[in-house]
Order: sequence, then structure tokens, then C-alpha cells
Amino acid sequence: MDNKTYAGIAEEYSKLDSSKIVLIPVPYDGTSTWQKGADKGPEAFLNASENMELYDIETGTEVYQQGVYLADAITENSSPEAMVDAVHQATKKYIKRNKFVTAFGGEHSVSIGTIRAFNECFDNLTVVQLDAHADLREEYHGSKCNHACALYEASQNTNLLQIGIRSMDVMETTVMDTEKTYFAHDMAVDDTWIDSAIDQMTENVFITIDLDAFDPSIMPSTGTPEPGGLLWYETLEFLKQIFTEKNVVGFDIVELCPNETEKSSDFLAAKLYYKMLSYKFQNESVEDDYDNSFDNTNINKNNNSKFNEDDEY
Ligand SMILES: [Mn+2]
Repeated sequence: MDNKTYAGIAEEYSKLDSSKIVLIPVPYDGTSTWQKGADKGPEAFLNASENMELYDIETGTEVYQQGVYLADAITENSSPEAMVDAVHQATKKYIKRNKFVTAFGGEHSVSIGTIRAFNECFDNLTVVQLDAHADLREEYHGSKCNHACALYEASQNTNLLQIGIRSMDVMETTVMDTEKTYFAHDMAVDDTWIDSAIDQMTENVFITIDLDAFDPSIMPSTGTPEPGGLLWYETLEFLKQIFTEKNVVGFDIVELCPNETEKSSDFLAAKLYYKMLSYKFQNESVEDDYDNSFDNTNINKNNNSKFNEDDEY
């Protein structure tokens, strides 16, 4: 990847010390089963980002001015476990520098590493997964770090909400919490799912977006497109409400599988990422004093012990 800064922003907005946001590219595609190519996702996303307007009309902001540091891509691919470990370490390193940490995959197994880091650093973590697939297998093709297992660990040790699900193996029904699952076929006929899902979230929320959650009509460039997915504005409405009502601590976007002749998917991913940053920082002025120091009190914004009995969700 030869992108020097995220979205081609000026150097002054891209330095680690002064940036509030860190973007970690993870061009990993080691375990995908059908169409290969998610390893090309970060580069296509970064190229599309360079061709995007940086003023967000809806929030009236230019969020890049908060600073976006483009971290070195994680290229460890000797094994799925080693990749997950590298993502985990890098994510944790930047959380501890008080950054708003984001990652762009790569296949969904990269999220095992990001979620593990956020779950260690934030109490009572809710993980909101937008995805066509449940990804709840404990092990697949001999690895617990296969993309088909991406959310198994989160299902065991976080408050996991699954949104847009429309494909799974019968074995996964034994792991899935259907109270916290919003199936695409139900969402299509009942728009109360947004409020219902928000009600089930704790304060600290990590969002993981598998781009195949979107309908293939607007997001064809993904490894396993499934009909009947989310559309653009309902997704933004949902995300906006989460960012408004909860403390979103970070997010990742995965499974862009770029196609030379179809660029709108790359652009959707670029706009989605920028929208999420715009929602996160819309009420924060760029002049705010920014504490860049290592300080654990900045990390645990809600100092509840993990999974208090009386926690409301
Ligand atoms: Mn997935």
C-alpha cells in the first residue's frame, strides 16, 4: 500500500501525537472459503477515500481535522492465530495512547483481535455486529481464528448483538442468543428493531461491520454476498443513534473484496467509515485540548466491574 495519509489529508492532520483517531489496515485473507480478495480491501478503501469529499453535509463537520493517523498495515499472516495476536497487540497499544482506534480488514477474523483488545480495556462491552452471517462457529477448518468463528469469542465474553443475520449453520443455533439477534427477514417487516437493539446495549459499544450485511444491490464487492441485506439510510440511522446515545469506543469494517470493474462498493466503504467518524466527533471541536498521555483512567470511562448484576440491559 502506497497511501501516505488517510484520504490524502495534509501531514499536519496525520501525525500520531496529535491525531485522535488511528486507522489500522489489516490486509488479511488467509481463511476465506469462496472468493478470495479481502486482502486487497484496505488498499481499495484507502484509494476510494482519497477521492471523497471531506466535508460531511449532515453533521456540518470536517472530521479529518481531529487527526487520523494511518498506522502501519498488519501483514502478519503466518497463521490465523498469529494475525489475530498482532491485531490484538496493535489495537491495545493505540487504545492505551487514548486514541479512538479503528481497523479496516481483511476478512472478518481480524475482528477477533480488535474485540479482544477492546474487551480488555473497556468494562461491560457491547459488541454490535452488522453481518449477513452469524460467524458463531467455535472452530472451523482446524482453527478458532477462521472467519467463520469471528464472533464466537465475543458471544462468550461480551454483550453481543447480531444485526442483519440471514445465513448460518444449524449448529450455530446452540450458541446464538436469539433475544440479541436481529434477523434480516424480521427487520424487513418491522422497523422497531433499531430501538429494540439500542435498548439492549450497555454504555460502551464496539461496532464491527462485515460489509456483507449490506444488500448486494449496493455492496456487491464482498466475498459472500447474500440477498436481502441492509440499505444505506436505515444503516446510517441505526449507527447515528448508537453514536448519539452510547459511548462508541471503536469500530472495524471488514470483508471488502474489491472488483476492478465495480468501484461503488469501495466508495460505499469509504463513505461509511467517514460517516462513522463524523457521527463520533460531531460535537467535539478541533481546538479541544487533547490529552495524548498514557492514562488508564481515560480508558475505562465507566468504571463498573465487568458484568455487574444490576447493569441495565
Ligand atoms: Mn462476518
